[in-house]
Amino acid sequence: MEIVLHSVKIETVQGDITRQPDLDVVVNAANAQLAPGGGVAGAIHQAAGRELYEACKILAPIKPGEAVITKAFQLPNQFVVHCLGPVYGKDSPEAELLASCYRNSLQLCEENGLKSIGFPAISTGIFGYPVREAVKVVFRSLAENLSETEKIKRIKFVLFSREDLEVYDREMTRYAEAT
Ligand code: AR6
Repeated sequence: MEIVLHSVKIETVQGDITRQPDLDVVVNAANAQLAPGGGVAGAIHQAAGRELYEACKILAPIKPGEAVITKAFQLPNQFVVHCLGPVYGKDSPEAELLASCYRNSLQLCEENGLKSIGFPAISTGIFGYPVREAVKVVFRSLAENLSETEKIKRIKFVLFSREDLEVYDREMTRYAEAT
């Protein structure tokens, strides 16, 4: 599904964040040490190769809500933004920290003149944030930040499961109707 908001095309797809060659930058749902791990982080490090690990080492650790940028090495993109999402029920205030991830990622994109960015559903895997709650934070954050962005033209939400895609599409429909 896709909508346009403040001249930015917003899309949702079911897929793997490491296989999105049409995007300038993809976002990693990282850990504080920016090390490989499970989920998105594991897949991104596996696909990008050892150089990503070396590039990340000097930027770690990061705190919940923060984001840093590296080259993408063997991934089919130019850059990777690494965000640390909140652990649900532990890091608080969780919605603000999750919103910071999206705000800081968009800001890094702008600063580097990048036009297209892909997000996984940050914090909704191992970190336990219910996707139905997280998606509301995501769209609220877009609404707050997109009026100030100039370079970004496309945002793609890459959801691993059919169920998550449906949750995003429902929220995006609601959001489009309300704006
Ligand atoms: N492409 C797109 N989405 C994916 C992929 C993929 N290749 N793999 C998993 N997902 P998670 P978190 C989905 O756990 O909750 C790591 O071990 C997944 O189904 O990757 O922020 C790090 O090292 C879920 O919907 O991120 C951290 O310690 C969503 O992406 C910790 O997990 C996020 O799942 C971060 O946990």
